[in-house]
Amino acid sequence: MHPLTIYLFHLIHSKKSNLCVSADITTVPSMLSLADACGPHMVVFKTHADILSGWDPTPVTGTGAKLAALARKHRFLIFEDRKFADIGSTAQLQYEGGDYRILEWAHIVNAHVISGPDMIRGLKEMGQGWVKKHDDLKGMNARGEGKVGEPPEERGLLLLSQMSSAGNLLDEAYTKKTVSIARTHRDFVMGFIALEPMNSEPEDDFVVMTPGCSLPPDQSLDDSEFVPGAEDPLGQQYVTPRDLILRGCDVIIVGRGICNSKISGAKAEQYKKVAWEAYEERLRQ
Ligand code: S5P
Repeated sequence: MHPLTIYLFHLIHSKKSNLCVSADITTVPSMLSLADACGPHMVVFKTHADILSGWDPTPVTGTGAKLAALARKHRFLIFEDRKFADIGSTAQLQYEGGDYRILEWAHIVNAHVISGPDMIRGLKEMGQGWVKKHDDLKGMNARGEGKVGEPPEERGLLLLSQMSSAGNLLDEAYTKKTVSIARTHRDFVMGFIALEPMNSEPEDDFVVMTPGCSLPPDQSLDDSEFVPGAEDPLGQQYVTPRDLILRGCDVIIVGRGICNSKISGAKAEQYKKVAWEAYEERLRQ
């Protein structure tokens, strides 16, 4: 199993949480406050760095470093939802370079395999190179041993094998092909963004994280401008946390249902509890 997947399951059980909070908000201070408020209740924090204004690229003290400090404080993995989709060489530059330097602070990134499997090879070279470089610099074990509890300096990839949006082009054949490509890069691909479990062969140990998740409006605390329901006006389709966990998804991804709330920490706790109860129910079955 990928070291980050092992760590993720350790977190899921110790925090009793299957929740990934998605920061679909547009300023750096609000993103950092959201991470701090939801930190105790989530195992993964998903970012879209390119929707944020005010990103500070300064090494060591900038936005990436601040986010990494929160991940260590609360123990969660950072997932930059970059959806790489270019040729391998360009994807490498996008992963490592620019103002965001995603490679330095995001444990997990994701990609569409539309451009073919070599793009995964390109990202893997960077991810594994980063782990080695970091080890050399800090002289610590790549799996974080000796720093028990804090996220390890590993890098992993999720492939989009299904999407939650209406009319998307990821049909069954594409999904199957994506899974078979993932099997050839098990040392870097942790799993999938998908709507259901993808494991079908005995040696498969892929994790599935699922977006398009909301509590029904009548269960919500009704304190946000956007109250998610069965769908949003732009084709997003929602399923309840309980349904997703009972169908075998490992982590639910919740964006506006939490981040548009004035009491995002309390909302995250509410989602965490509903999902965890369903997870325990599933484990008992
Ligand atoms: O198929 C997908 C894949 C992703 S990563 N559907 C999605 O909605 N996402 C992301 O999950 C999307 O980019 C957004 O950041 C989040 C869902 O947000 P929500 O506000 O609808 O919960």
